Amino acid sequence: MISRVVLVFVAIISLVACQPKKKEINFPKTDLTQVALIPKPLKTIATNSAFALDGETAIYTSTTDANFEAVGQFLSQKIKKKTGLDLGVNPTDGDTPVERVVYINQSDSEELSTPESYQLYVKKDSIFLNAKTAAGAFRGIQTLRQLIPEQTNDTLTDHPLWLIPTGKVLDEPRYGYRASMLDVARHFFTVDEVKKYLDILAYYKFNALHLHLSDDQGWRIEIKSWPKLTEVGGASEVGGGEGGFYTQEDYKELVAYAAERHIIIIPEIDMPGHTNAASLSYPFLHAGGKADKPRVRTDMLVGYSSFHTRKDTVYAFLDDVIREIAAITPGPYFHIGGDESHVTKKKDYIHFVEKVEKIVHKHGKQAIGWNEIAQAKISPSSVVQLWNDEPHDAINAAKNGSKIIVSSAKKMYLDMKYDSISEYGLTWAGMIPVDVGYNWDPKTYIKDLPEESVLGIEAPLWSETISNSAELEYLAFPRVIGYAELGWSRAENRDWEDYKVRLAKQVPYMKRMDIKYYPTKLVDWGE
Ligand code: IFG
Repeated sequence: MISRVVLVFVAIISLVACQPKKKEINFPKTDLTQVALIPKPLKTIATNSAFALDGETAIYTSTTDANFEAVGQFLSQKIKKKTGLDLGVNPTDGDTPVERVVYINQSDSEELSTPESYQLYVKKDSIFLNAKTAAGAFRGIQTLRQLIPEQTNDTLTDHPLWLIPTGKVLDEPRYGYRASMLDVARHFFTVDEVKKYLDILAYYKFNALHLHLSDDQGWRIEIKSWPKLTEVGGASEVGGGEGGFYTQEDYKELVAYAAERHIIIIPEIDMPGHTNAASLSYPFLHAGGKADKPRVRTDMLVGYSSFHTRKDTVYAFLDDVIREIAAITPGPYFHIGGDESHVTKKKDYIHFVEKVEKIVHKHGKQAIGWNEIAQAKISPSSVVQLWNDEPHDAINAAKNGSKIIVSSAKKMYLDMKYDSISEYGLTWAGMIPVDVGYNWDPKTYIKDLPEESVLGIEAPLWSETISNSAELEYLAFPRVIGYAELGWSRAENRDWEDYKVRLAKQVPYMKRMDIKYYPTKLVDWGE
């Protein structure tokens, strides 16, 4: 009696033997190190063959962390958008032929030294993406997206192949905080316009978006206990337009959309200055004295408004505002503004900052403020955002343990004109051509600020002169792509001559995303 084992064994052998032998594809030579990756990875090694991406590719994700599956789904959606291919994620049905696999794995390897580190191994029959966290995996799939060529190879088999160059990418960010800011107060931007900006920031590995939700010209976030803030304060904007505001549901939708992209939202209520819209809504908030009497402001002046800093009712009001916003903000930060409080006496300003910082802590958040807050005795847990040319307070705060976000206006303000012919933007901090925005480094630009005190970088986009996506994109692109590299890549790996060639190769992506970028003459866009 021939044993069952032998029978099964013979069956398997004969099955395999009669499979039509997949003929070995003779791939053209590739070079992964020559792909226009932005931000530039820490280390890339080419092995010069190709992973043939086609409909018989499947994505498998780690079973030890369910958040990895969402990363796999995101990758599948983006591959479909770029190639039309429908890749299964963790397919269980036996009838989908799988020739090649993308594995997105959770790994605790010591080599993954930061939460966003990842290792990408591209081989002929498989791609391994290893990361400690889902955020790291998410950063890694942005690199994988950029490795998928724009053109297919149609000569190797009976169907088109997207040939992903084989090799290795070992990568991690220089700074853990890489952000942009959108001023939705001077001009209001819709949920969809903010989502589009988030999509592009995610592609370039940003991990934070700071929303400037209040200013003299507008209050943009619903506060249920103080409804006039949006009824009155949200009803106008620079230039006299209709303004607008986010309901708390809108805001939660933006927070969730950002979270899917492993981006945190940082809400800013700017105070005690830049508060005309709030004081117009509730006059008891107003400082009186030298501060301008609240009225609808559609101009672009700054520095004329202030909250009253000695009334308990003002702090009770702020407790409500901070409580309501903190409750719908999963990220760790609440931005209290603090800039340009020119009509608030210094001792009143310091008193105000120290009280408001405590309210932020009471509601479980770390405070961020523009660098003027460092005049006060702030907690080492508070973060100072350095924007102007007076770094001394920030440097003192750093000595006391605070981390610093570098947002130097002269290098990073996206609302500065590119040059004398660019249409939108201001010029008070000087013009910022694309190369000037790229060719510098925070470590050398801000003397006496130790590298370990730098939390990261943030490129603010103030909206006095813009009011829709096309105008936003004109100012933000391509410069913000350079800040993505400034925040992610090592200084020694950044070189303008190399970068501008990689930047020019972003055109297919920018066209696919309908990004109305400024076609600076400093780059040969090849069109
Ligand atoms: N400075 C003001 C902004 C905005 C900006 C425009 C800061 C921190 C000039 N404050 O930048 O409100 O008006 O470039």
